[in-house]
Amino acid sequence: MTIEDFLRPADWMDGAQGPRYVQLRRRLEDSISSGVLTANAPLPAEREIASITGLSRVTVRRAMQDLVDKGIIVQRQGSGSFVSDGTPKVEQSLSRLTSFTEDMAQRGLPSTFEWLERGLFAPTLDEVVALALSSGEQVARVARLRMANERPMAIERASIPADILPDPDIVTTSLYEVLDVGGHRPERALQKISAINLGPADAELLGVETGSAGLRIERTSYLSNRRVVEFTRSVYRGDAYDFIAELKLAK
Ligand code: 16G
Repeated sequence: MTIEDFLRPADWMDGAQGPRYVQLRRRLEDSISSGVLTANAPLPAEREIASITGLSRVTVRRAMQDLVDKGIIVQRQGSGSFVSDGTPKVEQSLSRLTSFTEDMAQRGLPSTFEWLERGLFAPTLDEVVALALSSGEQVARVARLRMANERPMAIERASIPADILPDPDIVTTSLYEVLDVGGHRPERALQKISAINLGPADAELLGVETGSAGLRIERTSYLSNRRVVEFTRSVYRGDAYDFIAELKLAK
């Protein structure tokens, strides 16, 4: 059955069954649970749903907004609404210095990771500069595919001076927790965010199509004595993150 047929109002709309937007929301939820719409399937446009159901666009919008808020559908600018594939949508504050594990825990999402690289290495020039290493110093690399709710969210490649993290193997859950225990919790960080189109290797790790939108984030974190503790280059799924910055009037 097509979604258009499934939405025909005679089969489900009932004046005695409560607000119409709630009825429409339930019908749309049923279309997903019954398999009429599957993960990533496009929903008909708002205008089309209004014309099939005879409901006003305001009512349709309200039902759709509820589903967006519940994470059941996702809206992509310019291309419409789609059934979510279960990847959580995360809003991250740009003013608080938190770890991935903390960010996810705060939303009730279990976080896990897969190792991409770990160990002590001779630093690259970028690492020497970013971490202000002296000659001969090694760098600890902790590169991971980060997941929330078992969905890949980001690829994170952290470099830490080897004297701060002499044994990268002790990172079993949170890097910041390990740094904290050693008295090296970052206190301040600078972050640079740029928009990218994901190349084939990153796209495959993140489970999206090559060329999908992504965010490249470079974070340099400092200890209270201003020493650089972490230089992390990450690639985030563009559809999984909203970064929120609070702005204040300059006085
Ligand atoms: C965040 C940081 C990353 C840090 C990681 C530690 C960004 C862009 N990146 O994801 O720099 O290394 O948290 O997370 O926010 P963990 O303590 O859970 O390992």
